[in-house]
Order: sequence, then C-alpha cells, then structure tokens
Amino acid sequence: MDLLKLDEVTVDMMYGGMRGIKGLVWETSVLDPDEGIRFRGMSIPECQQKLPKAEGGDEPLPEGLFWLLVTGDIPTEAQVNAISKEWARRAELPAHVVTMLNNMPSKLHPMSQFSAAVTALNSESTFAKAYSEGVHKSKYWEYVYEDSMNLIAKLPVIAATTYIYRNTYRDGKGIGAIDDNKDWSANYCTMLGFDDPQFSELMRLYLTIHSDHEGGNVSAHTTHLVGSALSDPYLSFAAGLNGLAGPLHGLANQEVLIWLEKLRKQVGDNFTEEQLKEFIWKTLKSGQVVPGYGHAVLRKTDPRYTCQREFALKHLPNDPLFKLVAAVYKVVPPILTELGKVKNPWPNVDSHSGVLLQYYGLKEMNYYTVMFGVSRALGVLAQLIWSRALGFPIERPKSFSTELLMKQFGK
Ligand code: CMX
Repeated sequence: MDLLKLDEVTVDMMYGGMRGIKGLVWETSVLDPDEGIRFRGMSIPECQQKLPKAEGGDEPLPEGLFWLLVTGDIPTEAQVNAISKEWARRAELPAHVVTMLNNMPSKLHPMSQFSAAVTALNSESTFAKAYSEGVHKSKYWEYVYEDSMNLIAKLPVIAATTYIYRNTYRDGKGIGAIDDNKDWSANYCTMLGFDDPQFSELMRLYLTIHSDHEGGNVSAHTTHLVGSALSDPYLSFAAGLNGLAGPLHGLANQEVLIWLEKLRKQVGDNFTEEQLKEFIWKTLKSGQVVPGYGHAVLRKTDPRYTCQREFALKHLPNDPLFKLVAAVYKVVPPILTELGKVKNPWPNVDSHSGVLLQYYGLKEMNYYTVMFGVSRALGVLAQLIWSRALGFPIERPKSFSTELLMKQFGK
C-alpha cells in the first residue's frame, strides 16, 4: 500500500507541545482555526437552528447533539425525547458511589470529587466485565456504547443532587429527583436547586457547546489515549476529567471569574478603558496569563464565546458583570497582540461562561469546571464508541531524548 504522507515533524514541534502535528483521527468534530468548531460538519449556529429544542425553547438539546456526534445524522424530536427518557432511566448511582461522595471532605475541589466518583463507577462497567469474560473484539464498541450511555446518564446526578454541588455548598440539603418527563439539562438544573426555565435554556446551550473540540485538546486526547489501552469508559473519562481540571484547560472558566472579581473590586462599575488596560498589564507583568484568552488552534474569537455573548445580549444586557466582560473583550486583544508572542489574542469559551452562571445565581466558581466536564462527556464518549468500533490500536507515539536529538542534528 502507498504511504499517504500528511505531515512532517520538526524538532521545534516536539519541544513545542506537539502543536500542529497531525497525528490523531477524531470523527465527531473538526476545529477550523478561523471558523471554529464543527460537530459532524455542523457549526454552532447550524446546531442552534437544526437540532431539536425543548418545548418553547430556543437552544438545542444536548441529547440531539450526542445523537449527531454518534450517528452523524440530525435526530428527530421523537429520537431526542427517547434519549432523554433513556438517560433518566439509567441515572441511579450504585450505593458505594453515594457513600463515597457523602464521605468526601467538602474542602476537596469539586473536580477531584467528580473524577474520583467517575473512577469508582467503573464497578458497573459492562465493557470491563465482557472483556474479562473474553468477548470478541468486534463487539467491544457495543459495551463501550452501553457504558457511555450509563455514564452520561449518571453524570448530572453525581455532579448535582445530594452529592458534589449540594454536599460542598448546601450542606447536602435539598435533594432533587430525576423526572422521566424532563430532559437531561432540566433534570440537572432541578437537582442543582434551580427552577428558572431560562437557566435550563442556558444549560442546554452550555452543555451542547462544551461537548467536543476535536481530538488534540487535553481532556479529549487523554480520554482517547487511556481508552486505547482498553481501560473502560469510566476510567478513560475520569482521566480526561483530571486533564480538564488544569488551569490552562477547563479550569480557566474558574480562573476567569476570580480574575474578573479582582478587576471589578479594583475598578468598580464605572471604569475607564485606561483602568482596564492598567489591570491587564499588571496581570501580564506579574508573569500570569489573561485567563479566557488565547488558544492552541483557534485564531479568531471562539464561536462558543460568541453564542454565549449573544445569549447575554438577549437575556442580561444590563448586567454589570456582562458589561465588564464586554469591555474587556475590546481591550485585551490589542494588548496581547502588542506582546508579540501570543498567537491568538481573542477570547475562548471560558471567557464568557462564568458571567452567565453568576447572573442566574450559580455563584460557586470552583464548581464551573464540573459543568464543563458533564458536557465534555458527550464528545469524548461518542468518539470512544467509534474508536473501538474502528478497532484503533493502543496509542504509542515515539519519543526521543535531547541527547539523541543532539546526536542526530548536532547543535
Ligand atoms: N495571556 C498571556 N499570555 C498568553 C496568553 C494569554 N491569554 N495566551 C498565550 N500566551 C503566551 C503563552 O503563555 C506563551 O508564552 P511563553 O512563550 O512565554 O511561554 C506565548 O503566549 C505563546 O503561546 P501560544 O502559542 O499563543 O499559546 P499556546 O498554544 O501555547 O497555549 C493556551 C494556548 C490556551 C494554553 C494559552 O493561550 C493560555 O494560557 N490562555 C489562558 C488560559 C486559558 O484561557 N485556557 C483555556 C483554553 C480553552 C480551554 O481549553 O478550555
């Protein structure tokens, strides 16, 4: 067979975080540097237009996005409703995970609680059981599908109900129950203790847009890599969550809010552009990044930022924190450009999500990355099903030592 050559690898790329190396197959989404993400070829505005919505709602149901990611087809309303019901039916947690969550110290970061609980759920893995019983490899994907459906169904329960959110922030009080007649996002909101229908709409948008961002980002790549060792979907996704918990990746949405609060404390609500610039330069001069700006692949404003901005313009145009976010959007890109080294001075998804959650009363910013994680499951598990269906082998790229590179290329 002819070798179909796609890329050349330079030493620079090896030391530069493998940026730009084309080395992964990812079926569910592709990221264009200028245009942003497309899920199975569909942009975010197209998903907002074409995927089924909740009754009376404007935003797509994440159930429909999952269907699209797994099958490549746009589902009907009936198909999406069937997924909502299926996830409600599968939502119950095993007793040992409940006990474990109830015994977690409330000081433990919510992301650590989340990933530990997902790891412990692997007691329920149908894939691990089938593998130990010698199932044929052509059948792997069927069990990965089964585990993925169960895991996605249980994630909001782990993240919300009695457990992480309410244990950490509400003394474990106010347990909401799963309602078979509600969609996945609405159930999640109820379990968090929110009953504003507009907040459910926000969550439908939030859980759709954070789901997938092609294969090379830390959470997606980690899930994929660990899955390639035939670790079950629970273990694979928990590994991905640990990557999402890093401040340069998913934790940035928490970092943005902390940064914005400091900024607001310093400049108040009647700020000038000069005051914003001064604060941004102070951040940069103290050796920190401006959280929520920049991206390894994107070279324009993230469409996930844009659609959240549009949501804010529609529902909370006069909110002071939104006004601050909008003002920062004008001031940060020219400053990052002036630095001369930042490849993308534009905002990413994490720059906008916190302000919306704050507006609806979900104030606990340490929790924000958990919501990102609930959504990310849709993308990385849809891909995991395909990775096993396509029989992808264990991942094992070649590494070099600096000594070996020096020998090969000299100084
Ligand atoms: N503020 C200040 N400096 C920044 C910057 C920012 N927002 N973004 C990039 N830079 C700096 C880098 O730190 C790097 O500096 P050094 O050469 O001194 O190390 C230089 O610019 C070049 O980096 P880059 O090639 O433009 O960006 P990378 O691909 O290396 O990194 C990212 C991408 C996202 C980690 C980086 O832009 C960043 O740290 N942003 C802030 C954190 C953030 O918002 N992360 C969330 C990303 C989205 C997500 O995964 O959820």
